[in-house]
Amino acid sequence: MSTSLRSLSRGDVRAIYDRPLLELVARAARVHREHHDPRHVQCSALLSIKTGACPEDCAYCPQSAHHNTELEREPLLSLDEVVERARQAKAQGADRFCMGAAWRDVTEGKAFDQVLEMVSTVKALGLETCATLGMLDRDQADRLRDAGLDYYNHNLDTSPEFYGEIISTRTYDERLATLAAVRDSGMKVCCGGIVGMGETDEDRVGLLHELARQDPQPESVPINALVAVDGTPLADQPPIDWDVMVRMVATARVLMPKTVVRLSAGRTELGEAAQAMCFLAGANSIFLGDRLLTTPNPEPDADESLLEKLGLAPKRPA
Ligand code: SAM
Ligand code: DTB
Ligand code: SF4
Repeated sequence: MSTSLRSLSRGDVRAIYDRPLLELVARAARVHREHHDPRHVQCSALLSIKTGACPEDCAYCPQSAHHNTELEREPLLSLDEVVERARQAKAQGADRFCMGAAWRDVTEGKAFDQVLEMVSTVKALGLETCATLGMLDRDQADRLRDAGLDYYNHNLDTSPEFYGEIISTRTYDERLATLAAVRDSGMKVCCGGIVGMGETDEDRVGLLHELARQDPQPESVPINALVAVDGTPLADQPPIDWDVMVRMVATARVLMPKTVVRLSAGRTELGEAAQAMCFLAGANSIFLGDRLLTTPNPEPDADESLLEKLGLAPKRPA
């Protein structure tokens, strides 16, 4: 879509983000209805296939080896375990299965070969596949694509200028290089960020600007609210105000009309009414299941009841 939206300056993005909230929501809702079926919510499920002991120092992440969290580390799951979990996810209404590994980057070898096998086996169940494995190069992206990977998740997380406050073990440019490898391989890009880490509105705008100016824009944009985990440097961050989530979703929708915007981590704390406003403002994807990677997500019954109240339907596989 629209060269014009991709070429907006950061100031232009700021002007959209700063609109009175209900005007912004109304505009986003209009854009949403032009490009999407507003009664559909895409449902993904997440599984941590390798947990903890990550060499990166991401301040928000319970899986970083730099922080003292109570998280139980777990080596790479077996193919059987992953396939069983994917089957369950499908039975619960998910149409995409996302496998996350606490790796800095993909390294050639047995573990990567096992992940490739997981991807092709999950794909064969009739699910869309997504993985988030850290940085990778073009050759590794091609191998994942050939195994049947539909989406690769790799977040920019925040603005380029705030990034160094949150992560010191890698750079924004390295993130962009991985995103380029994914894009060039022909896989779909899932790329978003986190709010509630102590960033300013200008950082949120900076993130949205970086996302929107990618060419093509990401097919999927997850908006996460920080899940503050004890033992991480961000453990004491106050919960984000609900209107920030609504503003993020609505601005993302206006800037990236065709993108699927996922209301990701933080739904448990957000409450039903604020989630409803996010759906109105253009969010059209969630993670189903009571666990994200390592932290809680709403119970399936609660989500079913919320979607029913709102007249929203998960898009189930044919
Ligand atoms: N290690 C890989 C990487 O960082 O690219 C993949 C897994 S990592 C856990 C996936 C994403 O989860 C991160 O990019 C971050 O946006 C999100 N995330 C991690 N911890 C979070 C938290 N406590 N709250 C919200 N989002 C979080
Ligand atoms: C994304 O943006 N959010 C998901 C997914 N991509 C991999 C991960 C959220 C993780 C929340 C913290 C946890 O459960 O460990
Ligand atoms: Fe590692 Fe990813 Fe967590 Fe950063 S976000 S510490 S790279 S698992």
